[in-house]
Amino acid sequence: MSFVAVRKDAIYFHELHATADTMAAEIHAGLSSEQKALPPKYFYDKKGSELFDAITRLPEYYPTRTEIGLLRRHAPEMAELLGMQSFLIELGSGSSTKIRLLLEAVRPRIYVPMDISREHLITAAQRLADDYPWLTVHAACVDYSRPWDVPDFGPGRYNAFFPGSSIGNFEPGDALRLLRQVGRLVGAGGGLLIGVDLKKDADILEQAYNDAQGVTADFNLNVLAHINRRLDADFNTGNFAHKAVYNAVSGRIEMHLECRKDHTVCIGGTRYSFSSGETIHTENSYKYSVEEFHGLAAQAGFSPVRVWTDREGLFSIHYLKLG
Ligand code: AVI
Repeated sequence: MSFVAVRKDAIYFHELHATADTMAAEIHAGLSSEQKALPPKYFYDKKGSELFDAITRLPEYYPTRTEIGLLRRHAPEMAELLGMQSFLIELGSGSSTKIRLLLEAVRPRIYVPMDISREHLITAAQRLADDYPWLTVHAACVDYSRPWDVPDFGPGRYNAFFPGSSIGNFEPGDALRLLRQVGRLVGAGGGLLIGVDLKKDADILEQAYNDAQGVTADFNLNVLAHINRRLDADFNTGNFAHKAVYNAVSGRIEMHLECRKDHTVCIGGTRYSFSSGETIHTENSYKYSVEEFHGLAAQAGFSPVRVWTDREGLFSIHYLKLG
């Protein structure tokens, strides 16, 4: 990423975004494979980010409220570990809600929210800068599933904040690559505060991804509407149904869009066939035990310092240090 900043009202803005070409190539590759698939990052256009925010408020979706409970309860200890005046980079910052629970206590020199959803990122970053006038905000529109250049604000302590268990949306090999990238970002002695959803009863998991109001279904289907808008495609979302199941062998929730009838879809001039009953695999959400996550983090050079979990063992937040 070129870290040349553009001043936008109260914030600095940096852009490295998936181009339409990249998107077209990735969608084509996914829909041409035997098990059709779409990269989950394409959920997050403006509408998708709003739908995700609605998911976080659902009664069935326990991760957000459990993580917020942990952040509230343990903020002083977390702040002490992060230290004051660091460069604080948040991956997948979305609405930048959770960071508010730590900001006053850690008073970072610079806060860098990173997200793929451009408009949502800018709005959230500007709102944050308005609410915390002492805070310098450098928002970066980044597809962090691809390598990005390390922002270098000069010497000092670097911390990364990666809440929400978004690490679970990466295949384990990609999660390791991402953690290594975060390690390069924070450098020796730098820290990572990361939220990780825990393995648990399949019923609780499946309810969290099949809510009664159908918000998760809308979120899943919105990826098709996003492709229609960006790539001149003609998906009819009514031809697909949301499906989410826990795959206990792989330790992950799988989201699919199941095709309801035989039909074809045209995307940017290329025609794709869909058969009734076949699915497009749209997302994995891996769940980790504390030990499994420590093992993954260790491969990226991170040592566990502290882990917080709720009483029911639903969710974990780890503080890890590089080296
Ligand atoms: C962003 N991510 C951690 C969410 C999850 O739980 O895997 C995305 C999501 N998909 C369906 N519901 C929520």
